Amino acid sequence: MTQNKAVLAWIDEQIKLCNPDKVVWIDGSDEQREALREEACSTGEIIKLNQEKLPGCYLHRTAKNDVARVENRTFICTETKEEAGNINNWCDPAEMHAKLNALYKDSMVGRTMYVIPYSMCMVESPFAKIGIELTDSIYVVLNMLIMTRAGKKVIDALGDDADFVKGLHAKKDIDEENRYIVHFPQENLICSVNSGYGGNVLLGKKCFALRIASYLAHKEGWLAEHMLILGIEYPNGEVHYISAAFPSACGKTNLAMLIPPEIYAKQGYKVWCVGDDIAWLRIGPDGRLWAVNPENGFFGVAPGTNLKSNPNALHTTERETIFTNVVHNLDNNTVWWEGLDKNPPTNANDWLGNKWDCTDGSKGAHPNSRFTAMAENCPCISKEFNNPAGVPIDAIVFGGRRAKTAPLVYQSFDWNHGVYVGSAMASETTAAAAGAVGVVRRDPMAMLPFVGYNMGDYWAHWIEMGKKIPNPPKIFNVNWFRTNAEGKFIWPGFGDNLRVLLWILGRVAGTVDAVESPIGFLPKAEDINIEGLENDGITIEVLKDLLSVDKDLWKEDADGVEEFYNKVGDHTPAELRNQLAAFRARLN
Ligand code: OXD
Ligand code: MN
Repeated sequence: MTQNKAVLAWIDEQIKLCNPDKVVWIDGSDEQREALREEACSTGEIIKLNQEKLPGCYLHRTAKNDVARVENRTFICTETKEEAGNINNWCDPAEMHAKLNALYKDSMVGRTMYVIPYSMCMVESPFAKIGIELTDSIYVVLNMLIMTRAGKKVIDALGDDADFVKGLHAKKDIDEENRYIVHFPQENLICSVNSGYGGNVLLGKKCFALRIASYLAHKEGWLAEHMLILGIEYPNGEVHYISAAFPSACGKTNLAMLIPPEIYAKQGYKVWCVGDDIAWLRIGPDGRLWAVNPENGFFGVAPGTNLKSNPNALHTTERETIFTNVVHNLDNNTVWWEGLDKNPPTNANDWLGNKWDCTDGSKGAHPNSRFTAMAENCPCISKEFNNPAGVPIDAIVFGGRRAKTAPLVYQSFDWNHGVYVGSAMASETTAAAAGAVGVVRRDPMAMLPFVGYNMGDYWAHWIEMGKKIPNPPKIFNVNWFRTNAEGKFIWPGFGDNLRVLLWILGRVAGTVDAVESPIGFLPKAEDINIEGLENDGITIEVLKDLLSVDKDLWKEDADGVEEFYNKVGDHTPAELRNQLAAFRARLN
């Protein structure tokens, strides 16, 4: 498919190492995809679902021990440990190569190696970056065909260029003890072995579009972030774009596909999704920050997705979707997961493929079960989704899950203070996760597991970017998760979050006032529209409470930030230490 010497030489080496029986290039054609689906169905790797109810949809089950990203087995192998920093796992590249080579050796005997040329972003975009993933999994191929732009057009676009990200994935034995997800940023290389779970093996996503891309972005002067991108259309047709970073399990996909509450929908407000997980941001010719979603699909968490929480996501999964680790309804050959509806199937297999009794209290779908669905099938996909120039960003929003500390929304004083707010991001563990409830996990910019170099240098890069962007977006923080004395969420969330986003855009436009506080600019309660929220218990008094700032809690939080800065170590920029000191002074 190509004469590119660098590509062919690299693939040749991997063929010698892994020793597959066959090598197949992925061309991106419908015919090839169909043939691969059939082959995977014949071996049981995927199950063809009811094509009348779910056209083009399939079910896959991973191994029991292979259901999530493995942060403790994820490495950044830069030449020196200092370049990877104190937050990442690091190993000497030569040592890691030796270890990996031993694992890859003959790993594809009896198997086929698929060569997937793919692009993060549409190939014609100035943001686009090309990768080639070698894998022995058809499941990976079928997912990559949804999540990226893949096939012949990509290898044609690469031409003779040697600038591509190499990715080698071998399922091997799915052995946890020898599972590695390794990045060699200086070699433009990602290696994954002994896993078949999406986040570990769809190498375009977290591995490339965040870890390797953040490293490249640092070198090249742009940002690769764990952010959704959405557009808010006003009744006059104007659209304003916001990007937002939240840790996993804070509802990024739900916010990205938000449905305006009735009172706004009636007036003509609309929300358009550009992306739900990753944003690449560059300074545009107009001096603003422009963003693209480098992905082509959604790899969303299934449980909890339903007609109320996220109808757009649900409709997106009605065709051309791969479901992973959900319940298989044997009566009608469809799928189900906890939180889809109140009617669990009575004749069904659980995510492990065992007969499931929905009355015995066990979960049928794995809590991290997923759908891989095409962005273009999303009812609210933005018409700018395929715009090679991206969209201009008016506001960056950070957030987390904080029961008490953070108010519903506040605005940072300026860019550097905004970077401080991002660096101080944290989320509290919930009862849904193992371990103690309410434990604060610091997750700067929601990038804790995704920065491909030293966290301190990453923060410094944010500060530098602020100096370079002539018209930077304003930076905000939101918290949908404050709880009352009974531990119940106070704010209704979901579609009603639009009310908060509109305050944010009002601040950007300069049409709404704010009150200065030690943490930043707070809304005046009357400036957030709560009309229609009476039944949700939101009165002006409750809203005032949601906007209140408890200085003692923030003093404690500042201690947590300092502790994390110390862990990051001496690469923590002086500017952030100054921001922290200034914050403490404002609190006293
Ligand atoms: C994801 C994650 O899968 O952040 O998007 O874990
Ligand atoms: Mn994510």
